[in-house]
Amino acid sequence: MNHSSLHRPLVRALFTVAIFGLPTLAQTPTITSTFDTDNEGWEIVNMALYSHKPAYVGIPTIWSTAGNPGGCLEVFDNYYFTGISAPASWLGDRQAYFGGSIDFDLKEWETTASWVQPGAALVSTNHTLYYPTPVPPPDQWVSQSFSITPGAWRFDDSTGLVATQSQMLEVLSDLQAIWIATEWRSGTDDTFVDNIALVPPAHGSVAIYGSGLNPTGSLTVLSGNAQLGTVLTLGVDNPLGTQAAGSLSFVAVSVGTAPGFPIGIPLSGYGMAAPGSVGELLIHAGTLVVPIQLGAPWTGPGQPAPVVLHIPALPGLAGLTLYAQGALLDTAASWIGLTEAAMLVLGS
Ligand SMILES: [Ca+2]
Ligand SMILES: [Ca+2]
Repeated sequence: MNHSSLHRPLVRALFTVAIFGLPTLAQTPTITSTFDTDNEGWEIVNMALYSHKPAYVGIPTIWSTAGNPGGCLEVFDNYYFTGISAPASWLGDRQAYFGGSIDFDLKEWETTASWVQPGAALVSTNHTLYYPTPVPPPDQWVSQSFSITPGAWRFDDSTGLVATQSQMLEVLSDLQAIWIATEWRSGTDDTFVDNIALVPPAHGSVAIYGSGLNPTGSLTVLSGNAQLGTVLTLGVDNPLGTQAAGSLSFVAVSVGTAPGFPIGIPLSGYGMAAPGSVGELLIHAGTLVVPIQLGAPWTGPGQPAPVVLHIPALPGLAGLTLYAQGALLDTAASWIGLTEAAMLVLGS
């Protein structure tokens, strides 16, 4: 097999002329429940703490007039670890909320403990993300805002490892439940919840993803964000140092991902490990909006080559999600090595 046949599928994909309209733009509104007249479909559930448990049907919450202001939910101590669960209209593919937040106001009667427990959980078919937070002060409305970015969220166990960006995207792309804890006392609970909101990233967000097949650190954000009218600079690197200095760097941008997001398609001959090794195609080659954005020549491992993306200043693009993947072309070896990919949520 010669090099040109090895490279044909990706080269064909990358040179696909992007003559197609943008898809129907996915709107990314702030989703809210203020409980003005009823419980808006929220249910009471027994939250799992130390292992993933699929979402299940709970019992309806009680509607109260003691809100902040107006109506709110009132939740007693129904289960071992009582929480409330969002209605189905909040769920599904919520990738575009990466970089946003889950917000709510909570008032608990006579909290006295000082432990840390999950304040909320995001549940997909196969995994759960937990956000540990301290017990709130008693008898007052406390406004919580849990940023949907890596750092605090734990993966599949509230005391477990910090979730990676890929793990967070996997859960967000298949959101089956949102749980908010209402159990903050070892005795009986009487908890009020109001003003729950799922908030998209105000100024856009960028998340790196991949299965780990393409080297960690092969695609990074050098500067900027996915904000309309600004410049985002991605860095393309071969951390393994297997390709020659001077290799050409480039990035392709698509409106879709490879099937299996955030995992991609193994592609023989496109790995960075060695010529002919397997790489991972992480974006959808059939829906490229930027077939090739050339960057600076790559100078060596640990020195990512900058690739500049100008984010159009078109307000209608706010909330659109795009996917970028980088590559290095070692011309002497006729070898393309693929990087990790980045999900770009465009923000205003
Ligand atoms: Ca209210
Ligand atoms: Ca309790």
